[in-house]
Amino acid sequence: MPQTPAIPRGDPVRRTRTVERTFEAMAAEVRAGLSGRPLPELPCKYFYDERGSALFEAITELPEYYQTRTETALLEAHAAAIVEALRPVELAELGSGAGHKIRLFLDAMRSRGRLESVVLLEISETYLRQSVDRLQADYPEAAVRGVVGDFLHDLPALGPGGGRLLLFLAGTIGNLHPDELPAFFREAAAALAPGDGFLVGVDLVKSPARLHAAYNDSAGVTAEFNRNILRVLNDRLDADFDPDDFEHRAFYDTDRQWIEMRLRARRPLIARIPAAGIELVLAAGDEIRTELSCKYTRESLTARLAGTALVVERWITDPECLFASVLLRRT
Ligand code: AVJ
Repeated sequence: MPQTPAIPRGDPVRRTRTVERTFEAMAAEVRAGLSGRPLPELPCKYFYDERGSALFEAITELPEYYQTRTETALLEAHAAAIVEALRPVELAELGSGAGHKIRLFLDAMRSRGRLESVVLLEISETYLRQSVDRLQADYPEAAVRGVVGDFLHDLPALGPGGGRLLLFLAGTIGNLHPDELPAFFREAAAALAPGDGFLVGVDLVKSPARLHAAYNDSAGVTAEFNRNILRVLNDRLDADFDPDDFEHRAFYDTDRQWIEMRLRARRPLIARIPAAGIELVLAAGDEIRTELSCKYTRESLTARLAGTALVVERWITDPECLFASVLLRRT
């Protein structure tokens, strides 16, 4: 059979304003975060350089870290039914789309003959380009495009919805502060047309011991992942952190229902980040907050949906109620 010649097309990847100025933007964010009171903090998106992404991959395979395998099983069981119910023609994902999970949806859409387009929103351009190229090769019938951006600011860059199913998997929504959820959900609703779906992976409130173990694994992978954020600052902002000066700490705050990750200085130290104009002075025991991972119940999540034009259509969970795949629908 003759090969169809490749149709030349423009660059399928687009940058948003927020990332066109990454270096300055990063320096400003780091400066603002580290001067935070009472606790200096760093934006958790900076965990994910190549090494950080590999460490996160390793975390997903740890015996203590139930989230990834639980969500995968939920989606393997329910993706086809979700596609059946919504009949989307476009799949959009917040995150790189590199994984097995997006393909469960693409395959279900394809087998219904309704896969027209795919759009990925992802912070790392390198990662995004790989994902776009791979998905385009494997789903040639679809128009695959990417947007380099972050999910807090750049949802409008997805363009208008309509026949869209938007995915936000892996419990990443837990990295937003609960107070940011209503505005985030409103932005997501604006990227959807009435009837469109928004599938969100949510880690659920559960026994503190189970949560503690998931973020304090016995192999020490999470500790390395946590310290990696300092290496990223060293690489990108020319900072002079010695990651070994810091101890990993992760604990569950039962009142606020979130896991907090911190790095604690083992000794008094001064870290310099010339690109951000920072000299960070720490005493032994001082801490930097590096991540929030918020846990929800059906009630606490639903409360954040009030006034957002999104309603819970299906709440899909495992028998132990560890994790939920929440299908929201735009009213
Ligand atoms: C990617 C946000 C889902 O909070 O569990 C894993 C990242 N941090 N171990 C999470 C993470 C520490 C993860 N999410």
